[in-house]
Amino acid sequence: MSSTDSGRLDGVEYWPDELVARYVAAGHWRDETLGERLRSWAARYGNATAVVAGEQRLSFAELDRRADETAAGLRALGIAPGDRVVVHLPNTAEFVVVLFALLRLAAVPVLALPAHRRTEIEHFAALADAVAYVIPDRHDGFDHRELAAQVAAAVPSLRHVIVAGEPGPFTALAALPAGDSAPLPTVDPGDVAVLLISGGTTGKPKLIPRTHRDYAYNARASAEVCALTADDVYLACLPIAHNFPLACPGLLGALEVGARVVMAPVPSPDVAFGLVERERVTVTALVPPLARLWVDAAEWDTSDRSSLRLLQVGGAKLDEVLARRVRPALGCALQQVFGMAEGLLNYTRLDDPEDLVAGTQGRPLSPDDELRVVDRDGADVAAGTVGELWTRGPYTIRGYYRAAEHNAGAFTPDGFYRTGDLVRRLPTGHLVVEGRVKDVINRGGENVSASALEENLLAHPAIAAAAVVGLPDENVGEAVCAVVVLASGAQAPKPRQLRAFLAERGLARFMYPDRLTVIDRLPLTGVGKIDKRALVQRLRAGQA
Ligand code: J2J
Repeated sequence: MSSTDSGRLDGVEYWPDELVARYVAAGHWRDETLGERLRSWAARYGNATAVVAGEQRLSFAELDRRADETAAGLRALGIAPGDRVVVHLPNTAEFVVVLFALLRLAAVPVLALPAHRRTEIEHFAALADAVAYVIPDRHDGFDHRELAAQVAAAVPSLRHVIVAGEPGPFTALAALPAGDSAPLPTVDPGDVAVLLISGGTTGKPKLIPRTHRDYAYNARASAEVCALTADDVYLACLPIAHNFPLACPGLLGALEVGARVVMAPVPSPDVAFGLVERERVTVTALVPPLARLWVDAAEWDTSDRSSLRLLQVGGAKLDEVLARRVRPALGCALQQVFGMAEGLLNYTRLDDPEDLVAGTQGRPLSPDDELRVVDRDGADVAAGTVGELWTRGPYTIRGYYRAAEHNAGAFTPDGFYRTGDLVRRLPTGHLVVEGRVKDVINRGGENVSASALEENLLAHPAIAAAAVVGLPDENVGEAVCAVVVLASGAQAPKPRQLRAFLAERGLARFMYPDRLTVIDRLPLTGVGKIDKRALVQRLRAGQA
């Protein structure tokens, strides 16, 4: 059995009754499921365009109808309530249709990122005992059908591979059995709607169970903070399976208010700027490395970006100097977002003063988000000092899916999620992210904060991007390795010059990099953050 008698998935920690009552009473949690939300949007916004992908334009009514048809087809294949289905689709209309079809069937999509490959997909499919795997035929020069054949051979629970496009030996999404018109299952708003992938860079990625009502709240409250209305056009640049473009406010928040969502096949400015002009895009979300590309490209690109009103940036720390370039370069407001697929979202507000917008990562979305900033012993630190962020609240999970052992360490007994992020809280409630608990390099007994050194390296005019990692070293235990990308046309600073530069900035001598490596491009994760794990592997293999 995949679900318990109550229709709930096994291996999920739900909120205790008193908090359920509180979140319901506060109006955060409503009697709503995501599948039904689409039905009310279709009733309200009907023929307005909901999704634009390439040449396809789907109205709310069409999306609603296609979700029903696809749900019926998937049911006819044998996909049942509680079944897990790995969805591995890029930013396309099919993603949206399949997502809502599964939600309506009470089947649970596992939302893989396009960049994931065999190791990750097999891990998700096996961990979730997935019964089906939904893929594009080819994407980004990669044949997903070959990968699917390998995954199907390795994961016994997998019964169906469904292909958006040319199916090869598998089932075409466009040719699912017709299905019947029997009523769709009743779905409980407290049940798991989706399994998101954790962005954590240690160990194997975890699956994050988000329920209908907590995720609906996540999207609705985020739309409110961004003041989204039916006049907005949201450009999905980041991979849509990621929490940020999916629900913060992203796809779900935009549709909630009747706004239009435009799918960008890639996030690079050459493609995205064209879409901004053609579709009169008003809002989008980027990770910092992309924000830098956009800001740089805006200096010479002549396309019309006058419709853009808000650029959200999150996923990793945004350099303050870059933050201050956003408005002059792109002509829109910046919003910093410090979020996590596990839940908690912090946003700078549209009416925050410039210094808070440029210099902080925002404050919590919900009045019922509970935050603690603690020291190594779990005691609250003095106001304004750096500590680890712990949180619980109406849209923060209480445990990863099927991960009891890991959960015992990742959550406190009273249900706070230990984020692993080091933050400082200002009197306004805004947070400044100061690094990760584990992002500290132990150099001969001295703690070197990777993020602090990165910030100082970035201040050097010749350095466009920087990542600092520790590598085993006979003399100092862990050596401090700085890997940098040079600004275009710049010469690499000589080690002596760099040390003088850092000394000038008042940095302690033990923070100076032991090794400086210049690289063309830093490795990125599936959503586009700097991938330190891959970087360390490369450095150890002598490839960087
Ligand atoms: C520093 N670190 C940040 C920020 C996330 C919106 C935005 C981002 C994510 C996300 C998300 C950061 N400054 N502004 O889901 O809805 C790091 C933290 C955090 C981890 C979460 C959203 N914004 N981070 O990035 O689950 O370390 O979610 O714990 O992928 O990214 O990663 P992820």
